[in-house]
Amino acid sequence: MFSSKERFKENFVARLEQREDKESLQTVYSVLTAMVKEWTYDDWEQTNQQYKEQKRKQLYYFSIEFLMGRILGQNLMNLDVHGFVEEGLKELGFDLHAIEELEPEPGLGNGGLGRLAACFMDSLASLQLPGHGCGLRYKGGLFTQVFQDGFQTEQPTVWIDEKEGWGIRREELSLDIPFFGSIEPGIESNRLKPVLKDAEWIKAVPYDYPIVGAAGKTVNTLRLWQAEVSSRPLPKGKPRTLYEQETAEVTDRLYPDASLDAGKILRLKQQYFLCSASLQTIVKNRDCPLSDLARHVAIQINDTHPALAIPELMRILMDEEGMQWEEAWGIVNHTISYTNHTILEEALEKWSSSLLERLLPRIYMIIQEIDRRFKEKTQQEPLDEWQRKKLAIIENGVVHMATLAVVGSYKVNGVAKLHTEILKVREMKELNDHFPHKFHNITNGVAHRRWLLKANPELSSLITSAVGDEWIREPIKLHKLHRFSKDPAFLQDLQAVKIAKKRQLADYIKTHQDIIVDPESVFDAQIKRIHGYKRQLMNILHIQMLYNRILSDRSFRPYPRTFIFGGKAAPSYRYAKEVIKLINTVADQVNNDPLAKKHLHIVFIEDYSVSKAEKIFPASDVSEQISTASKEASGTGNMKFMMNGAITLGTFDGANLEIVEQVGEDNAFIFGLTARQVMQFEKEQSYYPPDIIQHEPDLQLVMAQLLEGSLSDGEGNISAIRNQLVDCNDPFFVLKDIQQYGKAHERLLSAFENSLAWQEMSVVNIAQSGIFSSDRTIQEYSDEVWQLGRVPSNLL
Ligand code: NBG
Repeated sequence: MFSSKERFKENFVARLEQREDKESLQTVYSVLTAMVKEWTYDDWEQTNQQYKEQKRKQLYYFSIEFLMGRILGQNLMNLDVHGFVEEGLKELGFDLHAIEELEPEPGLGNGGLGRLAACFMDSLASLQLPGHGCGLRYKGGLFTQVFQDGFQTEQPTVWIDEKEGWGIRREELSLDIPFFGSIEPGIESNRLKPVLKDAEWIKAVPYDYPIVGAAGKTVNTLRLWQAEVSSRPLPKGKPRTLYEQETAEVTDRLYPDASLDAGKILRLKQQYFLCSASLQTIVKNRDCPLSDLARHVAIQINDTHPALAIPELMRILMDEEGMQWEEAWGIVNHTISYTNHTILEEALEKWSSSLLERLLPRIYMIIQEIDRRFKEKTQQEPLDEWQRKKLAIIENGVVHMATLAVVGSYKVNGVAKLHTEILKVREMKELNDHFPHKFHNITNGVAHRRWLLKANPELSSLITSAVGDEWIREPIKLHKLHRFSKDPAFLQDLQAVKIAKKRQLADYIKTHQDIIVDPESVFDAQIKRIHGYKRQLMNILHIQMLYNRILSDRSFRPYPRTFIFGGKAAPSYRYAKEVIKLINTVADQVNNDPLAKKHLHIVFIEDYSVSKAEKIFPASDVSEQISTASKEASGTGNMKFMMNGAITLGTFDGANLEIVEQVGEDNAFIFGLTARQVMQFEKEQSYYPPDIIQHEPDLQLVMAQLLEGSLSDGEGNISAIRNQLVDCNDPFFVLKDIQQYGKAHERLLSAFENSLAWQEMSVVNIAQSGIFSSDRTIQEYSDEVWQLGRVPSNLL
């Protein structure tokens, strides 16, 4: 590693000299990546060595998604060399920023859940805790979103670049994972051992990625498994080409379409592949007697996708290691813990028993036995039929993965206070009654090193110049900024930083989307997956109402605003795709209307990703967090906005509540139904949207435009939206909340006009954001669930 800019330059130039195409930025990228890899690998080896020698408890975080974002810049940052590498390169005539942009972005995740896993990896290493990720090495990440006539189209992405990639193939650790076949009784060393016959085997090859902790020497491992053809014989009658094709599919892409059986099988294959390969390796490489496993290993399952870890660990302990059920169950039940990330019915995984049984016959037997024993346990409890149903793992030919996950884990957490409460009193009430000490809350957090330090160096320097740099290691120290909340000079500097970030984003928008936006206007952003409950629809309908009013009311000339959208719709989610088209249709009209464009601009950033998010959070004034109360488990974008000084415009949902708890209602704009009210309406089924529309002429107009006028696009492109709003009685309460939403916008706009007061709110938000660092979250997991010990870097 280098301690100075000069040494770095020397070494860099010497390496560049050996390359052929010295002038190209791609070569520079390649040389720099190779150097960073080398620096990292020494520390990586030492960290592993240290963990081994000290026999520390290790955490494995199982997740089907890891949305890491670009790695080069983050590693330079965490190695504490970003500053002099940037300067050194500049002196040599290269722009580090442009070099970083060349890195193919690994989009191995969908949204919040996958990005959370990435933030956790960063915090574990930065807190010097022995925690590693286990996931899949999809060939393609999430699709690339391309707009055609305003419609989302999806193009496959390939992120893997074998030459420059950060991963190391660990061929020697490969193993074969079986699927299908049938179970027959067998005997081994005088004990019964179920034998799997005629299985189809898939080879799992691990690729290890270094996770570099901040300013320390801790380098943990993210292990991603890749599916390859096994050398074992194929079951009779299976055509080789079909086998090869099916094997390639296993780690081809994230979340294959599961509407047909083939897709379901593929998802289950992925889940088992991840769990089995990781667990077999963990058990094999443990440095303790098997009976002590729970004291040496913690396994966190990120949502239910890796819930098969529970029966798989049972299988390994019993079938491979000869343990009895009770002892094995005791170990599983003290090793595995589960995080729930959603209460949305459609997102709670359920698999058909017959599919599971066919694909994983032994695993299914074990799930049946877990279910049978659990039913036996609850038999004495005075429960009605409905309550018994809610406790069933297998019910009516369906396996409920969340129930399996709760029963098999020693701790279950929700991801924000409200979400955990809803789990306990409603969604998982029966399970919580049965296991009263299992459920607890750990509110999400975000890696402030990526989302503030890296994404917003200008703001970071301003903070450091005011309160010193302690906040980088201890984000809670951002509190110290309160001293500056009334300091006009600081507030002006803060405003200058925001304007600079807005200019950068405006340039990006001009270059990439050919839209000119005014950096002096309010930047109001809603960036996240497109979903009914997140209510992008309410946002765009409200904009249309503003537009209508600008056209009809000559006295209505509001302060200029730029509405920014970003996010992808699942390819098979028709409603969400219609919302995208609708936003683009309104954008076209408004952006091209000579009168309206003085007041409103709408930009839909195409192909939203981590690196685009890094440009948007720092440049936003307003953070739209407008989900239907009770539906958003936590949200983490809300925290990233807050850290960058944006003010929340939101509902009392998910972690918004805790944000407001931190900043006070005066420093956020909250509106709309509460979770309690929403749940009451749902229970009574007493919400009837026409009652509302009837009394609101502006809403009537916008609904007419939407359903049969200018917005319906003449091509019948809003049928799913129509179905929700009209036929299904607006399940996400868009029309119920939209007027209050409009009022909150008005309050916000008048606040913005007093720029010092606005900056003051902004300071309070930044100062109170430390608690939402994932360092705090990870420390809580470690204290309450994993019990990890820190391995200080001076030992490394
Ligand atoms: C998402 C929730 C978010 C939450 C993230 C991370 C899933 C299944 N859930 O509200 O919708 O912030 O998880 O916990 O992706």
